Amino acid sequence: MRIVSDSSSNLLSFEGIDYTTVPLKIISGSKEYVDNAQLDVEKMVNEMSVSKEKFSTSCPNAYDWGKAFEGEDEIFAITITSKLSGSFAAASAAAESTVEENSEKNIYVIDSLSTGPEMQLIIEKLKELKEKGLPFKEIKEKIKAYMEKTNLIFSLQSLTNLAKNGRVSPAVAKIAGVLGIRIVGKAEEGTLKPLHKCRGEKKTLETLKETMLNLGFKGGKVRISHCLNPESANELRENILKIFPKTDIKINICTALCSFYAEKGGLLVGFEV
Ligand code: X90
Repeated sequence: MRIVSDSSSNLLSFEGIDYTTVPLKIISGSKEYVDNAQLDVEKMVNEMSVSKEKFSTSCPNAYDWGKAFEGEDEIFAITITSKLSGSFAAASAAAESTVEENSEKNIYVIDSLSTGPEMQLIIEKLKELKEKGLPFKEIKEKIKAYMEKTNLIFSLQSLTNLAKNGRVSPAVAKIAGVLGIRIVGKAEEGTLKPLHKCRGEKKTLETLKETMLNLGFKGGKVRISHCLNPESANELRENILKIFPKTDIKINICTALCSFYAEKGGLLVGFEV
């Protein structure tokens, strides 16, 4: 069994399992950043912050996905929300033509309706189910059920790139444009739902924790991805551990796609309820 994810999961490699990613890209007239392990994300963020060019993103195409489906018969593919990207459509098209050519193959394409650390949780669960030795069909059922119990929340200091690329409304982006204001929100039905405006980082972290509790968090797994903001990620971890001391929390960095949209300071939090 192989797991293939697009790079919006921020998980570019995963030890102990057949795992690969297909990259999204950040592009301008003169530059292209490929969201893979070779890229220096911090350098990209800093270069973009001084650049006058307009940047947009592109998802992997069906050919890219098809390549990642070669040489293995049982594949779980997972994509960023289909509501904001063409990645799911491309993966589905690739899966269909791959199976048409080779009916032995089983490919299940999962629309995460989310991104980043919530995708990470799903990938980790797939690995766990595989290690239990369950058959493909059963893993499919179990992963669908698991996704009912995962969430994604976020805090963003700027929604400029989301707005410029039509992924949130200009009205929403404007609120975040005010100095010192952060937007705390959640993934809802595959899109961004703003929930709170917060002033200052301390208040923001408090609000993230409260939002987790309101959504039913009771000490399940937590995955935090940050864009050049390890201090806040660590502080959020400490705050969670004060309430649930045994929580399994892991922190990693946003790679290129999530860094571009979450922007400097952004936090994404995936958790189980
Ligand atoms: O296909 C493409 O070009 C990719 C477009 C992706 C657009 C959205 C990326 C969001 C990244 C921002 C905060 C979390 C939002 C969660 C919403 C489901 C991260």
